Amino acid sequence: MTKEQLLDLKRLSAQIRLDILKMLLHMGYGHLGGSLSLVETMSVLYSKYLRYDPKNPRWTDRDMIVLSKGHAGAVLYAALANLGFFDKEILNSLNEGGTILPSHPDRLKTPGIDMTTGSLGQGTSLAAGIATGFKLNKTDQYVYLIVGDGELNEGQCWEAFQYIAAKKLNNCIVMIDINKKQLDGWTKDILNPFDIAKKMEAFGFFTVKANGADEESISMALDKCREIKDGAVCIALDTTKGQGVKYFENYASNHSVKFNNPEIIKAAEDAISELENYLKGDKKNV
Ligand SMILES: Cc1ncc(C[n+]2csc(CCOP(=O)(O)OP(=O)(O)O)c2C)c(N)n1
Repeated sequence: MTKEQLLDLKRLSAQIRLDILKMLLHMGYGHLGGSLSLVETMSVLYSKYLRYDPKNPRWTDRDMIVLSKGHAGAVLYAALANLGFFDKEILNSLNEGGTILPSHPDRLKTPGIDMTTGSLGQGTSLAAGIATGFKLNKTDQYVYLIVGDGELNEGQCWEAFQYIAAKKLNNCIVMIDINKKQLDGWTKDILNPFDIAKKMEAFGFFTVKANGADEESISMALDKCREIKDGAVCIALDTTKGQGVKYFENYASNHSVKFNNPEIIKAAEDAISELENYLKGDKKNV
């Protein structure tokens, strides 16, 4: 990747992060931590890997994303708005009555959403089905399945992984957002997942570890996975809940944040100004 390409990716990440903060601050609450941990992943997927057409969101030859941890819908919406799937103003209608942006993704409501998700675990089987369909149709399309580390508490994930591995669905790239936290605390304290990468390997996946805060690392992992043609593939993303905003990385209840006190509101506003300044900066200096 050239320096210029990397800078463009970082700027898109900053823009997505900014839009998430603005959207959730406007709504007054929302799933901040698990949306921020996926910013760089979304930026890389949409910039470098996904084939899509914002003018024709249902284009049959497109690649797809299944955001199985659907509560992080805000990161997907921010990415889609920046790529031209719908007007950016619509972001402020997140979760309002009659909106096309429900808090959890709905494929029948939002241009660019490929699968309805929100009930944890279910997206894994849906992505496995999509990948099987692609194989049966003999197309070279990919589905990128994004799963949370807390979501792995759901047995359905492991049934789907077993199937994906057994059927050698290399076209279903499983990306696990290992931000080490779930709704009510640290994953290791709630139901210790142990070493997720090793578990995926034991399940038959070619598994690559990536720094989920670094666009180059994510991109290299995706390149490696896409070289595999005869087996299942997984990227274990090392991320931080609240990623990219120090205050929210350190904020214990960063799963669903309520912007209901001056300190939290200021933290969000400061992060917004910082990102706006970064984006205003001279391209060479950012
Ligand atoms: C079947 C099901 N049970 C419970 C929930 C409520 N819920 C929403 S998010 C969440 C925690 C998910 O943790 P993780 O996958 O680690 O998400 P992240 O920390 O990345 O946001 C829970 C239990 C749900 N959406 N679906």
